[in-house]
Amino acid sequence: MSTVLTFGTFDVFHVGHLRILERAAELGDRLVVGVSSDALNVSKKGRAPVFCQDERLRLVAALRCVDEVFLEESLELKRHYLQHHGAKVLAMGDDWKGRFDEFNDICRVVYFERTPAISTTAIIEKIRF
Ligand code: C2G
Repeated sequence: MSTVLTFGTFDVFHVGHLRILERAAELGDRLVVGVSSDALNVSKKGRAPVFCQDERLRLVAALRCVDEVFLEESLELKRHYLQHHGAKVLAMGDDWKGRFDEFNDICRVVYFERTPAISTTAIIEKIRF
């Protein structure tokens, strides 16, 4: 059983989120997703997410391509999360390209191209105006 791990906030879930999860799942037998906590999101992006962490965890967990979810509480705990889940692969969008190469010693690190022209921020702007 090879486990793939990915991380993200997945706020205002959209097709760009779905596509990266589907592509990540294809790299192994099992996909585990670390969903950023509300507090981590505030520290990363300077604002609270639209949907709270319990709702985002439930939405991601309900997807067919996702086997397990957990709360990502700190960016500094990546190595611990990878080891704890026995991940063979870490998959991330290429907005994080190069940022996680240090984990190549314990797993394969893969960066996928982001889906163009869609983002949580753009959706919020579109609804607001
Ligand atoms: N994504 C994508 N295409 C988009 C938007 C997002 O492929 N149009 C990908 C991102 O590259 C990321 C994942 O979807 O891999 C989740 O995106 P976010 O929710 O924005 O995640 P982020 O807040 O960047 O959290 O520890 C790492 C972080 O927790 C990642």
